[in-house]
Amino acid sequence: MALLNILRYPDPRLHKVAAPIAQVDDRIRTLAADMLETMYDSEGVGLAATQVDVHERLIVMDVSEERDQPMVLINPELVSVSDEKVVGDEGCLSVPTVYDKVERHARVTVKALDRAGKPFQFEAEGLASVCVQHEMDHLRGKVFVEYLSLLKRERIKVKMIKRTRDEQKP
Ligand code: K1U
Ligand code: ZN
Repeated sequence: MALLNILRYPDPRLHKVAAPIAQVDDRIRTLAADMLETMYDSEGVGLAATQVDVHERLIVMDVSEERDQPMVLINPELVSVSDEKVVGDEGCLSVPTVYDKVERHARVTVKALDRAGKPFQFEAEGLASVCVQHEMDHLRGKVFVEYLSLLKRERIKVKMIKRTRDEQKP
């Protein structure tokens, strides 16, 4: 397994639209395993392939307290969403140290393929619901800061560019 590099906002590659996965094979299973390792190492609850510069429809998640319930979602699709919405604080491994409020559907039903290529469907609420919506946004090239005002977004861009530059200093 390997730790993957997570793209940092405002990298333009975060805005690429991911393509459906035609075949669930060992390449995809290895990518999923590497993404899970990268997500756990970064203490995130989710990660989309877009964030590791792979533009294919693959998400990993683990919203369990014990961090022992990994989920792999290949070609995820929203089947239904609740009319009820919730507003909560979100962060993103591609926008470290930035947290802000985003409105999401309270509950969603998602269908996807698992690592064996077998279809499954589940209902999510709470953190799982927010996380899957956040990750599916990544697959369509959308970063959560795009829900914020232009002013906030510009400030975040400046902060991220400065942070990346400072980290690269010897
Ligand atoms: O996509 C990512 O960058 C991962 C991101 C997903 C996310 C889940 C839920 C709300 C917002 C964003 C994170 O893992 S954010 C960091 C995190 O570890 C966390 C966020 C909310 C609750 C608990 C943990
Ligand atoms: Zn994110």
